[in-house]
Amino acid sequence: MLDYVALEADLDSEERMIRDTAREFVDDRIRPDIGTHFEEGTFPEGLMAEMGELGFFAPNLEGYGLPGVSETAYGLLMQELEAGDSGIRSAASVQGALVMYPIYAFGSDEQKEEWLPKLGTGEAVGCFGLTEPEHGSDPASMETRAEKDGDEYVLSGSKTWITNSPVADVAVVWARDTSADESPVRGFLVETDHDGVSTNKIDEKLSMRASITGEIGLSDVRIPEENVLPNVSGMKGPLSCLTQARYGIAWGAVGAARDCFETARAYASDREQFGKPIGGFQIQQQKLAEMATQITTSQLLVHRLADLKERGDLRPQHVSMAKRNNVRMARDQARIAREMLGGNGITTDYSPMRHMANMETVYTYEGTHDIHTLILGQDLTGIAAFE
Ligand code: TGC
Ligand code: FAD
Repeated sequence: MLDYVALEADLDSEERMIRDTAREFVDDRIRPDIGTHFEEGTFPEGLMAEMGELGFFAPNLEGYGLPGVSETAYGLLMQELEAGDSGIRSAASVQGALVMYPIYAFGSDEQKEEWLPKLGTGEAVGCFGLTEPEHGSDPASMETRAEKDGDEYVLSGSKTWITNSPVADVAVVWARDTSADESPVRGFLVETDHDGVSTNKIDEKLSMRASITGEIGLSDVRIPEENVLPNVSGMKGPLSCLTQARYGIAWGAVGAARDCFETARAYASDREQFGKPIGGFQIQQQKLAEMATQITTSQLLVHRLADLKERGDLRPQHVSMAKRNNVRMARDQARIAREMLGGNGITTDYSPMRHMANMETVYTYEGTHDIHTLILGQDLTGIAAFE
């Protein structure tokens, strides 16, 4: 596996073990039939429970049965899962970074005790409802409302493009609390079998096909006050969760790109034209050299981010830079790998075109490439372009 400047030589034994476990899981459980799942638009059945059993959900948190592994170990896990498919990494990062993290960081003791153990094992599945039909890049303009009525809240509105909503047991829904001054955004734990909740599946995707995506309709949904995440108010609630998930995506994109590189390298050694392996021609070598260089520089960035996160010096803007750079890199390299495979490259027999299609989603969700450009632009100039 490409690790050109031997970054993995510095891993400790736990980090190696987690990397190897995830790599083996992808080889045994994902690679054999991910092409079929992608073609059929299905998520492998039983996989959430299997991933839970292996400890793939939020292992970087500690307590409630979670081991508190290093941020490097967590990143390597995301990298290996996305080498299998972005949809598999997405399932793990939504469950861990977007559902367990807000409960862990902002929830009451009762909420933590109720949800973290079963989300951690995959016995329960969660989803994260921020995006709305009319508000994607600008979630602060959300229209979903929560109105206090005695000791209940009544939620109404709709969320869309929600990973796993049709299969989720619980949704972390972000809504404006109209009973408080200035209607701040608050997080609400909404069980999806509640009266008034609907979770239609979105079927027409040409990207991220091995991942379930849906809507969340909220029609006067009454939930008890105890279901509000008590310890956060305002946009920093959902945005803090995004920072956790974007960190995992920056690592994951390296895995997808590495898988494209390894597939193209193997193909270039085997495939002969004009009497020799195509890998012997200078143009193909140039492509491999460029891919290896781009992947290596992206690897360096995420390893540095892990160190900053570990010592508490990681800023959201650092994560924006890595998400923006690494996903663009993976999107570009997937296309180059695809072209190196010639006609065979357009089939689901090989991974690059699947990764390439997935990268269109990854480039768009968790803040589009443009939005991360503007976040960096604001950080570098002190002037916000999007206000
Ligand atoms: P702004 O006024 O800048 O900030 C509001 C408060 O939040 C704080 N903050 C952050 N905190 C943690 N992490 C971040 N990344 C943060 N960004 C801002 C900020 O300090 C402030 O705190 P305070 O204490 O002063 O109140 O907020 P804004 O509304 O103007 O934000 C602008 C913008 C464009 C950066 C933000 O809206 C944005 O990131 N938009 C992109 C939307 C997005 O990424 N949506 C993702 C939806 S979830 C998803 O796609 C899941 S896919 C997952 C999968 O399947 O893997
Ligand atoms: P828009 O915001 O409408 O953007 C359209 C275009 O305009 C983009 O190119 C964008 O970069 C550009 N643009 C927008 N504003 C500006 C600006 N100020 N300056 C310059 N250009 C701008 N959301 C969730 O809440 N939970 C999930 O689990 C989830 N999962 C997803 C899974 C999939 C498969 C997909 C595709 C999306 C998912 N999303 C999820 C939604 C995702 O986060 C949004 O699609 C994303 O934030 C972009 O919003 P939008 O699609 O409404 O695009």
